[in-house]
Amino acid sequence: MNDYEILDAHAVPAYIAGRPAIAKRIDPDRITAVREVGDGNMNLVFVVEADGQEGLVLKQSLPYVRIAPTWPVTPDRNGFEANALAAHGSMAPEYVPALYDADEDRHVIAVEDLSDHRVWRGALIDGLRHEGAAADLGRYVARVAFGTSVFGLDPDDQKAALARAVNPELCRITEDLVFTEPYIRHEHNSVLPANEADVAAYAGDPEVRAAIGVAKLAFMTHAEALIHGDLHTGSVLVRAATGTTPRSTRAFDAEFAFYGPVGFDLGALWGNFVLAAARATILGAADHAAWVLRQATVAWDAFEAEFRTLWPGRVDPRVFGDAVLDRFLGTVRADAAGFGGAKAARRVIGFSKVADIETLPEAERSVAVRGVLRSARLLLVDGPRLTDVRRLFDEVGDVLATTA
Ligand code: SR1
Ligand code: MG
Repeated sequence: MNDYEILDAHAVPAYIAGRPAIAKRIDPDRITAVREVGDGNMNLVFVVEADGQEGLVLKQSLPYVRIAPTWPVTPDRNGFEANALAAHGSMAPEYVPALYDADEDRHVIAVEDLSDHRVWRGALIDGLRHEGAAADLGRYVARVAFGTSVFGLDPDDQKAALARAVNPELCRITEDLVFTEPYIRHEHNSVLPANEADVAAYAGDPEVRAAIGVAKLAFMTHAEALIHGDLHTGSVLVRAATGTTPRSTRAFDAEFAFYGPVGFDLGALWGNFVLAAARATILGAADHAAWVLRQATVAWDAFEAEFRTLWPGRVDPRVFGDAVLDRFLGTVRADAAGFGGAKAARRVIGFSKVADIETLPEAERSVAVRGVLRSARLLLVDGPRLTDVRRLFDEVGDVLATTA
């Protein structure tokens, strides 16, 4: 049951007129177009254009999952997104949309219009190379990891920030969809007949089962930083540089944000690079697959470099010495490998599959899924022990090529 009014395109001008924080940016009487463009699983998204003024985007949380309306989810997720956007925007403004307004009653946030960007997943599917995007995201994760953690915040402030970001319903979705359902019989799971044996081998493998349990435990207990929480390639907007317009990379859709392990955001990127590379490999685009997999190392290197740059500014250097830095980075890298495997596997077994794989013809899809599952095993089981990210993803490339 809704206890708030759901927006439609016609209602948007009147809504804006009633919100001073956005009515000062966009005159409701000069609005020329309102388009609902949400293509994610959860929310309504309206792009609002106006004559002679910059547009903006309204995002409204529904009290259920958009693509599964009988599945209730708190619309307060929008508040967690606003909280994360404000924090991330203060540390990494160039890598997130600007937040203009947050309406707790109607569960609407207003953010910067980034219509001149496109969703990275679609760009990767089209074989495009947005050079610099992976490095931007590595720097984004590093700024947030440092700035929201005990390294960047006074301990009292960090605990207060952690308390504000406790996001149980959305975390539960991840605990179920990423870390549990693909490993049990569940109505959310569906695979092609040709992949049934592959899934049984993957999910039944004792080493995989131990590794996914360890990864789930880390996700549920390692409150390191205010992470994005759902940083797959569908949560990233990219714009290539053209003429005088610079390149731009923005992480959006932070409704799953909470205090969790930093490696989860990097792992989300890594797992989705595997999905994009599996597609490219089966379609014979070996160069594109290799480029996509290289982005895992690019993201890691940028993350590490940015984090090391920020390290001298830590609030308490008394016992957080350089040995702690090296150990912390090692933990993040190992976590990212395991999470990357988990994130790749869930997208080919369980709820919320992805276009990289789903738009392939059936024969190619089944081979791509097999390659993803073999790669996921490599990342989950062997990845945490391998310290060389480039070598790890070279091995993923070999697994995908051999499977294809
Ligand atoms: C019910 S939500 C399904 C998925 O959509 C989001 O993008 C998250 O990845 C979540 O697991
Ligand atoms: Mg999302």
